[in-house]
Amino acid sequence: MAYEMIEVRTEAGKVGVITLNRPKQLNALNNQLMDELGAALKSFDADDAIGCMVITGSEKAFAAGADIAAMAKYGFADVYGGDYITRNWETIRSIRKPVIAAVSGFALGGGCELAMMCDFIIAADNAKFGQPEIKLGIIPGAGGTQRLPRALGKAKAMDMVLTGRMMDAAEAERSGLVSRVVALDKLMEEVLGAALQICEYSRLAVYAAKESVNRSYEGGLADGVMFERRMFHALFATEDQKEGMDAFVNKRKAQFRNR
Ligand code: CO8
Repeated sequence: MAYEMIEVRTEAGKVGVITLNRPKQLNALNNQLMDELGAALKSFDADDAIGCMVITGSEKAFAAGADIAAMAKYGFADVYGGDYITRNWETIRSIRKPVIAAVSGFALGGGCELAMMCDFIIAADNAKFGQPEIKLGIIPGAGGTQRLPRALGKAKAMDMVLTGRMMDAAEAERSGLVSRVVALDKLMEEVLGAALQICEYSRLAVYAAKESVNRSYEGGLADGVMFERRMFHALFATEDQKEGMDAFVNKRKAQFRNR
């Protein structure tokens, strides 16, 4: 598929990098961009050589939200009755391999929500996060009211969603929204380092780890702990578990074969 609103490349043959590419609109997310993003994610997920994915934007904006100009004309019947806006935002949730958000500049509205749909966020020191939808007479529509409280706690989530204020990278790291903050010119180096590290591990263990953390994030504690236990047990059926433990005991580097 030829892409117009994203750029796609691989790093070291193992990491799929997707760059949102509507710089004039600060990467505002419209249907075409979300279709292209979904297609690129699915294609990397199906590519056996790829172990991890990265979504990034420009220095100025990861994404400044859903495309307001495109949404402005819609009414309730269009967005609820039709499939405008909402039809293609959930693809990322079906991706099995880890997806890291590399955020510099604005991550606002749907841009903040897209970053939160990734498995974790590494931010540049110029990053700014926010859910300013309240200023447009709407609320977040792609999980912001659900994922922000889980990431930040209720008080900060309410503050962000009700006032529409922005949070800088330092506050986002303090609050647990992002896992690491680095200088802008070190962002991709840091993110690719994390991605390549993940690529080193057994893909089966990586899938199980991601599914288990998501189970905790999306469900209740008892259910999550039970799910984790069963995935833990299941990994003892893999060759990679034998290899990993044998390598440790014998003080050598493990050679995982995704079996
Ligand atoms: N949509 C469309 N165009 C945008 C958007 C956007 N979200 N953000 C910026 N742009 C455009 C501007 O209109 C401008 O275009 P032009 O040059 O043609 O006038 C260009 O990008 C540059 O923007 P600014 O001149 O405003 O740049 P500044 O540096 O002055 O300001 C800001 C940067 C602060 C980011 C500012 O552009 C801004 O406030 N943008 C809007 C942020 C916002 O409100 N985001 C939330 C949108 S609503 C949403 O995301 C709902 C998600 C629901 C998803 C539901 C799916 C299931």
